[in-house]
Amino acid sequence: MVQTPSNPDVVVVGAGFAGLYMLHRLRDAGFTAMAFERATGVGGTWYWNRYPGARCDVESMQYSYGFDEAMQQEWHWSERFAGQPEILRYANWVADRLDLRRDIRFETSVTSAEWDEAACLWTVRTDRGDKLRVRYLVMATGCLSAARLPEIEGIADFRGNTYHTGQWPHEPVDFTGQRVAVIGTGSSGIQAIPVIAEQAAQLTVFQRTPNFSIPTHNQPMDTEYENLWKSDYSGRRERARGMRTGILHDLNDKGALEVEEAERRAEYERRWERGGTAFMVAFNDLVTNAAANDTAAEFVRAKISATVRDPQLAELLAPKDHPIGTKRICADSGYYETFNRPNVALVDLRATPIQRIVPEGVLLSDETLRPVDSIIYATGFDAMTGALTAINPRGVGGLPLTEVWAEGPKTYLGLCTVGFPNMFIITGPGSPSVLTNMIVSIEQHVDWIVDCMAWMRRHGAVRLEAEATAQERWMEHNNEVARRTLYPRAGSWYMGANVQGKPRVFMPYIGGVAAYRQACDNAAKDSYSGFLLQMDRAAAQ
Ligand code: N01
Repeated sequence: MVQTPSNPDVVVVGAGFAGLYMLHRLRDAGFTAMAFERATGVGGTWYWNRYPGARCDVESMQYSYGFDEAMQQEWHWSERFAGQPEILRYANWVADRLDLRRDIRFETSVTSAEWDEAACLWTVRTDRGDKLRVRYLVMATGCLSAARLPEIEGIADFRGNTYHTGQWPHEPVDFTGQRVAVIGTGSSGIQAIPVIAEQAAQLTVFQRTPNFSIPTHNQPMDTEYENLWKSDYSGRRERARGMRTGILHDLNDKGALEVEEAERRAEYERRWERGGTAFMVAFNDLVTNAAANDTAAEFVRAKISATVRDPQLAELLAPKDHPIGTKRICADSGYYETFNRPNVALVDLRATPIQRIVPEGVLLSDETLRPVDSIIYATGFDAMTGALTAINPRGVGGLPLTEVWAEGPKTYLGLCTVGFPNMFIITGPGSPSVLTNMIVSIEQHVDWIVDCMAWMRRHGAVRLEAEATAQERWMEHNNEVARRTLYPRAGSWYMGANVQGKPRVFMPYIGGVAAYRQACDNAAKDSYSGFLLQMDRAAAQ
């Protein structure tokens, strides 16, 4: 067995899907690497988000690695949309099969990283007292990994049990007979609520903003469908890489207003019945044209009012403050139907905000108390930047990332940021990341980064840093493509709007996976144009 050296070439932070593939590619390319992972196991987001009902909204046949034909042929998914336990099993299977654990230190958090300009090395420290000096630092920290509790007074005063969907306990939680509160109605809340409602004696949902949700109509994997995929898996993966979202959907190339009302309705109906987020590609202009978007939003609102028996409740659940899809669209299993249950109640926080949490439960602004035994915070994450700024690496001149990104994250290609040489971010802000099938984006980033490191090794380059002008141009391009869409109209976590004081900038790149890949490949082909390189001929191998 090869021992990982104490000062490997690369430190990888995180052992989710990004960190695992990174380790594999680095090893194949002849680099030594060590990954640090704060959890006890691999899987990243699928390790932490164990809440009841957690499920991927990208179809299983697509939400998996595509780099190894034998692996993708061998693995069998049991459902059309895989649940969290199965995805976590898959991550563990991959880690074992590729023998990755020997290069991962679990239950170890990276606490600091400092760039040493003279030596062209990163000094990385962990909470277990490790100190490593490495050439490359790879942040595989995930886009939705810094769970956040809301700014509500009195959270610590609560006498019952408190949970966060993004930090769910490993042991089963039984809500039988309990009065349960769920605060938050994003993807996590919307998935958890129907499952918890079946167990709890009384479930109270505290909703600040209603969200659009499409049913998944999840079902056991259809063997014919699986075989169809597997008959040309690599071809399908390749086609997916050419799609805007990295997902092979049946895109409609017509605009919503180009067709008659009856055809439009039929198209929405067909997709609603089929289930899943492909609803958003029913027409080609749903995220760019407000009038087109409104037809889709109206269709979903009508579905909500047809499903929820109490018209007042249906009205409260119908989103009206943002175009559909501009907050991440949710995918559910019986969400709206859950509000027909006698043991489920909705509190509209727009009308009556939470005053504070008290030992007995939730106290509203009108002094009514909602007594509960458990509170579940489904309140999301400090998305895209939170895990990076928590480590807060210090780059050239000791400048901390939090200072450099004080007005919002700035990157070149979402991969690197000025002032932080030899530091790569996997699916960082400024890359398509969360707008796509994450695994497709992860594979593309990892391949690009490892190819870049191998190129540097071949050419004797010891330092690579994004150029300020290239970064500026990339950020301008990012903003420009975002402005052409409806996305900036929503107060979403894409915009940093869910964290008080976080700058409002649209963080992911919305130009699409294919255009983005082209931009990355062009830079690489052009000897890493847009990057400053420092050569040390003696180091060339
Ligand atoms: O978090 P969110 P999430 N008082 O930020 C509310 C991915 N994911 O964990 O909208 C009361 O979306 C907040 O209200 P508002 C997916 O990308 C994927 O649900 O800010 N409420 C909102 O309703 C997803 O988008 C999958 O007004 C407060 C909720 O909490 C992302 O993770 C499954 C509040 C937070 O929603 C994050 O989803 C799960 C307060 N003080 C997650 N603060 C799938 O693959 C916040 N809220 C299906």
